[in-house]
Amino acid sequence: MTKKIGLIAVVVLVALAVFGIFAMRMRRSHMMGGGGSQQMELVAVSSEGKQILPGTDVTRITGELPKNKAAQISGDLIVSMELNPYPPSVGEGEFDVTLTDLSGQAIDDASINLDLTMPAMRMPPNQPTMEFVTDGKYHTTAYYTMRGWWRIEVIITRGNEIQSVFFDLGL
Ligand SMILES: [Cu+2]
Repeated sequence: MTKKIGLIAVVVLVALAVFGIFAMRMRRSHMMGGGGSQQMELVAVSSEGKQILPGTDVTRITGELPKNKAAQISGDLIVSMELNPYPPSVGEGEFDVTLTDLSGQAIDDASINLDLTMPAMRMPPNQPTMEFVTDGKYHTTAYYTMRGWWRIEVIITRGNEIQSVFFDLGL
């Protein structure tokens, strides 16, 4: 009888250990975006998630970018994203977008929405509307509802022209 209980205990412990390792791996692959090479810092990406390095055309206007900022060209716009606090954590975060034309002139007539998604999984809609502040700057707060790999789509509407640019980050 005690032998049987001992055997059951061993089976349960082994099962727990196997489950624990599995859960850790899942969490890790989630945080790394599945590929293991996912950049964890804020970066500008294409719609396919490929990193876009800020070229000289961008840094001529934005200056050298600190870690909490990334920027890219989209059509005739330079779109900069700034996150605070940085690095972000689960909870509320500040999002600041700056729009200029290619000569650095502020663009004040856009409507901007964000769409926060996680490439590795389906998440509830997270689509804050940004408010225009001043001099090409738009602001909103939003919630990171969990750790992991996030994609921020910046949906920019000007007149009847809509364009999207994307930024990735891990937290
Ligand atoms: Cu998620």
